[in-house]
Amino acid sequence: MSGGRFITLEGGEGSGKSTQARRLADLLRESGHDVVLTREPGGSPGAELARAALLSGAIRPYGVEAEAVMFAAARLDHVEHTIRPALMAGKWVICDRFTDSTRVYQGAVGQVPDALLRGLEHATAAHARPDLTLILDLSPDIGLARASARAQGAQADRFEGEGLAFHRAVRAAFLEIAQADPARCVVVDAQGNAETVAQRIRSAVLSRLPEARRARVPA
Ligand code: Z5A
Repeated sequence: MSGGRFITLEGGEGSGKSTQARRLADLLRESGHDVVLTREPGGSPGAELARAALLSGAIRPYGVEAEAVMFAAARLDHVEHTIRPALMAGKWVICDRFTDSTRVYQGAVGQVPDALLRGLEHATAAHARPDLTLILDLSPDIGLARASARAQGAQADRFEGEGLAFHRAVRAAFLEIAQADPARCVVVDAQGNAETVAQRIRSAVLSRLPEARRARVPA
């Protein structure tokens, strides 16, 4: 794959991924890059349909393996219709959650067998490997408080409804991924206000991908 760069943001509930993904997209656009900001599950019309089914909990009764297959089906559509075309066109793609979320939620925490997850990841994302993954690390107590302040009484989704032990296991699993793949992953302290976290992300991106700084020369 040539041209663009692929950056993913990962982390637990309420760690600020969506906020920081938007801010990073703005920063890169200001530097003259063409940017596609997207998310998982979702990010393409077909995958957004799957998102609704997954987050409502409608797939949950079929078991964790069925959920893993559904996340993979959504990813296949997203990669083929949104991510790969953008990268091939030289754009920068910023994605709010990607394959590490499957490894964590379905794998480390959900206990779906590794062989199934590896097969699904190969089938869906072998041609869309992130150049950089920012893992936003935050105590789940703070993340869940942020998320519930935003929810203002709305019903929790399939994953928000899990207890603190679940969210602690999620945090630990993301940190393990970062430790195992330091060439791709950077752990970002997600405490502090959004501006402080954005500065940490800016430093990490410029250090790992110096070409982020370069403004496009007008034709
Ligand atoms: N999932 C999976 O199981 N397998 C997979 O393969 C994939 C996903 C791809 C998607 O949920 C769920 O799908 C996810 C894992 C599972 N579930 N969980 N948990 P989602 O997309 O609906 O939600 P999320 O990804 O967890 O994101 P979130 O709850 O929206 O959190 P966030 O994106 O990390 O944070 P935010 O939206 O930027 O901020 C949350 C609130 O905090 C908001 O009001 C902000 O204004 C506020 N905020 C943000 N930053 C700050 C700072 N720095 N200080 C104070 N307040 C802040």
